[in-house]
Amino acid sequence: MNENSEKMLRVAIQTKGRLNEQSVELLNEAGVSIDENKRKFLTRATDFPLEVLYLRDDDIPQTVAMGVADLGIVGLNEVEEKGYKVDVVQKLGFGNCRISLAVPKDVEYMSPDYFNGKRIATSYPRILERYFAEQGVTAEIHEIAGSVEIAPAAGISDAIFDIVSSGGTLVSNGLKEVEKVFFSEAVLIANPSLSEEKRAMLEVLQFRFEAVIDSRGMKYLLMNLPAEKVEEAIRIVPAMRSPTVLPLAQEGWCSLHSVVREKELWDKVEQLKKIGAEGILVLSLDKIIR
Ligand code: PRT
Ligand code: ZN
Repeated sequence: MNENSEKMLRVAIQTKGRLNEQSVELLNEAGVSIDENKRKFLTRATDFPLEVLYLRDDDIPQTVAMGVADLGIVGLNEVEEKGYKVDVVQKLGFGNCRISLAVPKDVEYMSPDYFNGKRIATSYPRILERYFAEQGVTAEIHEIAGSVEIAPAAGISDAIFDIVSSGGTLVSNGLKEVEKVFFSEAVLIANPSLSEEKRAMLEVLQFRFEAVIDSRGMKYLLMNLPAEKVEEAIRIVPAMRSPTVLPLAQEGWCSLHSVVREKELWDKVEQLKKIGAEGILVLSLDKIIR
């Protein structure tokens, strides 16, 4: 591998798998273009001093801790399990999941005491060990690499400790989730001893990521409103500082612009209609620069 250059940030991301696509998309939206069709093990971005190193997610924390890569995009679960010394600099808002204890669905489960003397299959033995120590539970932890969910039916274990997202995999294997132990999402990690030059580049990248992440799930809203209702409308859609209000050619009316969370959109629209808003437009937002 080429030596890690001082002039360029090297970011390790997952080669393929659940985090690859969204990692590339985040970089692209932050103005760091990588041509996935022409990608090599190490690929230079076209418009930012950055190169991407493609790895298995398991190898990303160590690669960053050693300084072979300066930064990495990886699940917090991997960072926590591996325990290498890296800085978690930013939560990235995708790859959300939890690591949970699950038991066969017919088990009458009351509390973590249930696990005393039981065999638990997992790919996350360190996180589980720590949890059991906190709970004062003594159990047999069996580390297995993949398909943890079939271990109880195969007679290999009494329970599992595995990643859960929708819960569908547990249900289809006759299991039920009984303890949610660790919550994870994709995070940006950094080598703790980056040079000043690289730290400055990281700040630019972090600022751009923040703008991209902030704009997700937000909508731009504009409407016509009787001028005397402006105060009420501001209480409904306060925006970042306050909404923009422009006069309309027709006396007594104005145009009000604001941003809202997509989740709250319909609720806000209904409240605005009640106070007389008309011609409401909802637009998608590209970036929010705070
Ligand atoms: O090849 P490589 O080693 O790079 O990839 P991998 O196979 O080890 O990891 P991958 O691509 O499966 O996951 C990468 C990261 O995505 C994980 O480390 C988590 O941080 C995150 N993530 C988010 C998930 C899930 N959601 C997820 N649902 N990782 C795995 N799963 C699996 C889980 O193991 C279980 O088998 O999906 C199944 C459960 O899903 P539900 O929706 O049925 O509950
Ligand atoms: Zn992996």
